[in-house]
Amino acid sequence: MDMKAFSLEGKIAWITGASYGIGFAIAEAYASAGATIVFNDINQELVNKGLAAYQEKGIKAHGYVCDVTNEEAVQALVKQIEEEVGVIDILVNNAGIIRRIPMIEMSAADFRKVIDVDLNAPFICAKAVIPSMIKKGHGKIINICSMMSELGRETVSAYAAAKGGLKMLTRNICSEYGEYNIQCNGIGPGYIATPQTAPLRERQPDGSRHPFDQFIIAKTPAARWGDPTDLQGPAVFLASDASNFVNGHILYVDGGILAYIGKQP
Ligand code: NAP
Ligand code: GCO
Repeated sequence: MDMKAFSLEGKIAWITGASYGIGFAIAEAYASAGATIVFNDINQELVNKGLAAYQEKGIKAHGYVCDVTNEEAVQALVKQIEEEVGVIDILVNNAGIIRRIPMIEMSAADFRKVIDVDLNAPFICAKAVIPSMIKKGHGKIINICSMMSELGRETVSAYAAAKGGLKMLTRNICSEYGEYNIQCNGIGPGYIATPQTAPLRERQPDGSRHPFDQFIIAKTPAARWGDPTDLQGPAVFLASDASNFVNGHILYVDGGILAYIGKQP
């Protein structure tokens, strides 16, 4: 086998919400594999923060301000990227939020906001890039799903609904556009140490570990939280020619949580 199948040389990758966190780690890996990096975030301050962080890693990224829930802005951004950088070969729908509120206490507005960012926006961004991928004769779309694409838990009703929907959107894009040599897959990270999960890992006033932190360690065969870098290899694989016959698949990168009943207390 020619290992060049894993190369992203000459490819343009747009990773949404990638100033830091999982998106940044994936973009860094894509740059190492030879891709040109395009990212957006919700405000100029974050984009500047991201550009500085990429520069520190020796990556000349293209950063844009764009709220991925705004279809008009996304359509305009894709046009601008095509004019300034080139046609997007790889889209990673990474931008996401979570609200941890007991369902009966959650406002409909909060519920809708999570659905908007975590499910509607991946639809909007995929819809914006697919026409040019069809013209180009290939494309890769990677949706960042979640354990909550498969499991529920207290306080994350909106997030689980969105990520469950994102799993099925992934399968539907595969079904509808596979004939154009477009592969749409998902990555389902386990519990990863990023700002999004920081509240779940905070030390308690007495210095002990957060109860949820202890819970996740007991539920994970790897007995550790994931690091964003744990997602880099799987993300490069799904963006490369090495996965051209993998479509509609959700690749869980969770240290084994989904396979494990959990350590006996
Ligand atoms: P994060 O640290 O909260 O980063 C999310 C990024 O998305 C931030 O840069 C955020 O910008 C951006 N964003 C949010 N709303 C946006 C919008 N409307 N338009 C553009 N950008 C927007 O999250 P993360 O932990 O890196 O997670 C990244 C993805 O992985 C998310 O989809 C998350 O659901 C998923 N995930 C995370 C974990 C985990 O354990 N961390 C596990 C499974 C899946 P702001 O800073 O302005 O909000
Ligand atoms: C939570 C966490 C999880 C992770 C991730 C797990 O509150 O349960 O935030 O949802 O973010 O999605 O895969």
